[in-house]
Amino acid sequence: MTSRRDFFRKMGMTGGALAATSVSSVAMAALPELVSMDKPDTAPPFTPSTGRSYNPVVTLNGWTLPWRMRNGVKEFHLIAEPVVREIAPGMRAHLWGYNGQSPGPTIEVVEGDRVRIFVTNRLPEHTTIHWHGQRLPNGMDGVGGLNQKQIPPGKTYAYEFVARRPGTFMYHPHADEMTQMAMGMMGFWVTHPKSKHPLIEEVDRDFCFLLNAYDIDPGSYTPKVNTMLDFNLWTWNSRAFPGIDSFNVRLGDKVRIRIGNLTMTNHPMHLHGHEFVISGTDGGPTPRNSRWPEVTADIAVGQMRQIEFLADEEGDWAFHCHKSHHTMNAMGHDVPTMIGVDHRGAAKKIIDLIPDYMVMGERGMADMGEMEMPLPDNTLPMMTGQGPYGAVEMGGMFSVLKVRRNQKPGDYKDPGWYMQPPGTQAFEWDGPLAAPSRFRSEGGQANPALGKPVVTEVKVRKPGTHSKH
Ligand SMILES: [Cu+2]
Repeated sequence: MTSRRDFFRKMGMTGGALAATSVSSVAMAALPELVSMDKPDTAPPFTPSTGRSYNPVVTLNGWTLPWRMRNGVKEFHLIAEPVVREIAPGMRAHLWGYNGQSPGPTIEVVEGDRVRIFVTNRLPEHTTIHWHGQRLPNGMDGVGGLNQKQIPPGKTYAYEFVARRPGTFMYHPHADEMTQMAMGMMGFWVTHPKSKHPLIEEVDRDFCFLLNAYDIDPGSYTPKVNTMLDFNLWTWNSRAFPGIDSFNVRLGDKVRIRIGNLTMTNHPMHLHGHEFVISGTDGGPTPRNSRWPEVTADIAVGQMRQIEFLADEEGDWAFHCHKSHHTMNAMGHDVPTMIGVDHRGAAKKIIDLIPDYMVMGERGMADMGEMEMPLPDNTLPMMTGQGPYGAVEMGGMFSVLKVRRNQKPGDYKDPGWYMQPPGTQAFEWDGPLAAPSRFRSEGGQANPALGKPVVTEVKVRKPGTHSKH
């Protein structure tokens, strides 16, 4: 068990010293210690030393907020503030978040806990927090103007309620929401069951993360906050591949992954090599007779899903959003299709005029995965990430489930790449090939093929605007 102080030290968290730039230290003295995180690493599970015990979650590239127990109430302190988040090595974004990071820390409590959350506003504008999915008194629901006054800059408000329902929740502002969510203000919340629950499994590994999206122009640092649909960075907990940590588990582990969607579009989340069931939503655990096997779960805007599976196949298994432009970073947008177009002649002429003009995509876009092209500062390559056999050609919402025989229980360290046993990997065939079978009745009986040369019609692609996702 990790003590609170050891946990802070190990995780590089700072406590106390941050006290009060805009809030007086006298006022702060009565509040729980300020805890802030400056690293985007996945923190090990936080085992509490006070309160009822539970099996903690692991927040992907994130951490759990410690609390203090005061007269039987769990007290947390969230600081809404500007933060710098590393989206992936080579790119930092200027976001808004909580306690040093975006997303904010995960809050973990136990069913029946009385919870008090102090929210200090260090943003330049007012804010609130809405506790998505919770049963609570109406005045604690956090819709600015409807349930409470907005929290002005420099002020601290307290929210207090009993965590009545066990399950998977999230929190986010309900004040200037489009701006504040586009800037990264959100966090995860897990309420663990107080005793064995008929619909909530005990699992060996319990991961959680939020789907989020940003629109950050290549070469810049701050998201555009008025973007409605055309985001260019698709992230999990404000990280893009190859900056997203892998899910490291032991062969035979029961695994739960909790996912919430705070982007403005749906994400079909796809796991390779295993089948899962949806064991819960933000509305609670699903009845057993409603669970069927899936390998892809679509998560709509504002929804949360818990997926559960037995990790019984060793290997490195991709886990990603199945919208292919969501596994791609900013540079991949607005590039015309050039497959089959030999534009080297044209390129040569253009290069005479524009020396760093680049030919893209005439053999497909895979070249982009290997290419070391000059990028603007603070910009991720479109698709990247080195695997054991070359570039993975992915970006954005992509990670890897690493299932290993010799991963120790409770060990979340990255075991490195999987080495496939001999004879179990796709290989180059150099023997004779049978003639390929082809479907020969093109045109059917009524319209037999005429044997005339094929005329290809070429349509000119006019530059247009690209919007819907
Ligand atoms: Cu997606």
